[in-house]
Amino acid sequence: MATAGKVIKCKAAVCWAPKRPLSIEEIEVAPPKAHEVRIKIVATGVCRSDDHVINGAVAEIKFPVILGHEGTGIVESVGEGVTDLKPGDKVIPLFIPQCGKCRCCENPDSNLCYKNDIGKYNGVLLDNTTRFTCKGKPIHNFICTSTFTEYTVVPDIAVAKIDKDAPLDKVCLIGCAFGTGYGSAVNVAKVKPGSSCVVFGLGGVGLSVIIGCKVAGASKIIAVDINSDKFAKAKEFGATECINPKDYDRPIHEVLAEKTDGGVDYAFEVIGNTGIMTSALLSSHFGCGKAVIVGVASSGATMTFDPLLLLTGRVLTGALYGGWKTKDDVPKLVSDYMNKKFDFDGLITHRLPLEKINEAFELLRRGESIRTVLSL
Ligand code: CND
Ligand code: ZN
Ligand code: ZN
Repeated sequence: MATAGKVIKCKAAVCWAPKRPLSIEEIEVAPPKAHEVRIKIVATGVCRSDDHVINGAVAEIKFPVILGHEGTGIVESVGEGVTDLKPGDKVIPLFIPQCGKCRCCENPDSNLCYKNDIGKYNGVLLDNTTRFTCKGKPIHNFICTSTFTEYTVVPDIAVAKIDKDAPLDKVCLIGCAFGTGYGSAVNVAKVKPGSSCVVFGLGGVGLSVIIGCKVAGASKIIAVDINSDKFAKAKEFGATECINPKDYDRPIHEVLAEKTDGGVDYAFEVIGNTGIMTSALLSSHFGCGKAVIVGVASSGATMTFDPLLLLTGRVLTGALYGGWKTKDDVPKLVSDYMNKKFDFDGLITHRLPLEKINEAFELLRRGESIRTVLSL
């Protein structure tokens, strides 16, 4: 490509500081260094985790930063030593890398590669520098992805090559919402056929948990949200019943216990609210229930509960990105989508150009959108 080896000037949505709208700026994107890949982003979804940074709930984040972790793109150029990717490949950037060599990568039950930047939020690539500048200032990366820009640079261990026929304006959701929710049901909880499930929070991630419960053969899928406008979609994706806690004057776990012979087999918290995490635990059956934390709570938030809740046999667990081994599993998820094993197109309720990114976040905050996909 004519741009290979050169600095690219392009548009990006920069988050200069928390609690301010993102601003569309011209930025410079340096060429990829060894074991890095420069990607032309094609589509990116807007997730609540990006909004957590914008609203100041993630104290560790360094500003300025380019957010976005749910995207698709095409490889523009690769740095030295990159063997499995070439210009023109369709890809999904991975917010958890897979180096294949660390203790978590070697453990079949973990996907939290040591090279990830979640929680630490150093905001730099693996050589401790960034490829983005704007108005003479370095701009930080976000969890190996930074998709709210026309071009991004990421480590090659954080890129999955996908089917050349995949529709990039749809499979971007595999990069977070769908991959996270679906994997939380089929991989993390390992939902069994005929079981009962409850999902708290019906955004893009929670609805994807419902899709996973349905694919796994659950017979009862109860959807819970304080916004009843979400119920139509929940039913479309497989919820067998929808409950608004505001309609009851007693704790929701009591309501659920009555409906499910003492509690559900699997309860999922997909909001990021520690009080609801405890509700999920209480809603799971005392002797054989499993509660799965998917939502990301604010920095420093804690949960307290009576340890007897676990002693009787409940399991409390959680995972990032649905427990998938990212580089290995993302291409398979794209193939499963292409082979119609599941359908998540209905999660995309809005499409906007990058310039309207603040409108996309407003739609999410007002509960009017499930996923807005931005085109670049
Ligand atoms: P989104 O905001 O679209 O959905 C959250 C839903 O929860 C909304 O429908 C709300 O109405 C509902 N809700 C809010 N408060 C309550 C309450 N008290 N009781 C019942 N329902 C309530 O968010 P999203 O789907 O984009 O993300 C959901 C969470 O998942 C969020 O915390 C996000 O940070 C997290 C997440 C996790 C991961 C991961 O890897 N584990 C990846 N991305 C996002
Ligand atoms: Zn690793
Ligand atoms: Zn996300």
